[in-house]
Amino acid sequence: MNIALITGITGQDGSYLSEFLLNRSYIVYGIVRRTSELYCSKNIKHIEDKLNLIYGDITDCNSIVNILSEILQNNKDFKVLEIYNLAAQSHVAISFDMPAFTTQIDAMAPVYILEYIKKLPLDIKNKIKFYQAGTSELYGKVLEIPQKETTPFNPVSPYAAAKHYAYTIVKIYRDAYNLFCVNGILFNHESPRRGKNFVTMKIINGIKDIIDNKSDCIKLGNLDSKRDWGHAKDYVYGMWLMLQEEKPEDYVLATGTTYTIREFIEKAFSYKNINIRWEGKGEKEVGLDDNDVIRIKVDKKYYRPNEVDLLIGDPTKAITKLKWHLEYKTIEELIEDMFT
Ligand code: F7E
Repeated sequence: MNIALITGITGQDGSYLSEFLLNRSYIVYGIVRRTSELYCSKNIKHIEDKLNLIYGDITDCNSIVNILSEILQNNKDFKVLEIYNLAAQSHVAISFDMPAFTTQIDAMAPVYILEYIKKLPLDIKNKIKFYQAGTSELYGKVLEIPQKETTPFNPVSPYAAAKHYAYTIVKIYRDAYNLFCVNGILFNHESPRRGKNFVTMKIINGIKDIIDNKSDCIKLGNLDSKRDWGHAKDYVYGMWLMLQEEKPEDYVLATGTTYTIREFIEKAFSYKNINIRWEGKGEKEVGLDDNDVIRIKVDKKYYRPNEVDLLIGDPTKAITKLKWHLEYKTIEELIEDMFT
């Protein structure tokens, strides 16, 4: 029997990965945080009865140890245990306001998990595979275009610094202790389940509100940065493929195409048959619709202290070695799905 444990199971990636693994008959465990409210379950509501949800917190080493011990105790004859560490404080701008909090969440969990695995008897340890959610933010102020597995990292945010630590510790445990642990270096990936404070979802929701007359315009920060956006469903498939390999290695998942935020705005409005034209520069720039109504304004409160200007990934290794492929091939297909 194949088992999976997902941290961050209620998030965009965690929920798509759960669906994917359930379809392949995995027993799926997920860690959910206990708060004064019930955990945030909207992404997994439709599959909740098929999941094994355990209360815990990845910032608490004891909690992780207890959960892993319980899973091993209850599944003595397991064939493989795949652990996907997807939980994170994943918002780059928030990481500038809460750097220590971000570090506690994003950097430490892999150490807790890998230390636990390291101490297990060899026959059990050999059946465990660990996936760490790495990120294209590691490339920061990029040192090569496009970015691939061998491109040097140059992180420029507390989020990326924490993820850099996690990436490095995974490599160290792989080399030093021969554990099956990999980093997926994933470029931006979106979906209808994307959190509403990420730029793509903010734009999609903003357009819906404009059409429903709930607001006049969308206020955004830097419109010049370029991102390589794919669909989260394709990326969770890539995560799984990485753990099916004989040898643990790190892989980039990306589309290989990049667009500015401005271009994403134009394409998203155009899906609703609204043309956007631009006037002004910098903080004075506005996007106007066909009736000359301002639909986009720049608000410097959304600028970041440090910006990652250009991300474009080279997924050749994943395509050739993992036979990874995209179901959502264009940004237009992604936008269409995000409007559903
Ligand atoms: O920003 C610009 C912003 O927050 C994209 C996370 O999943 O992908 C994500 O990180 C760009 C940036 O994503 C607004 O300055 C302009 O240049 O959607 P985002 P991100 O920072 O690229 C990577 C791969 C991760 O690993 C992260 O966890 O859009 N931008 N105006 C804005 N961004 C936001 N959020 N809000 C704005 O109003």
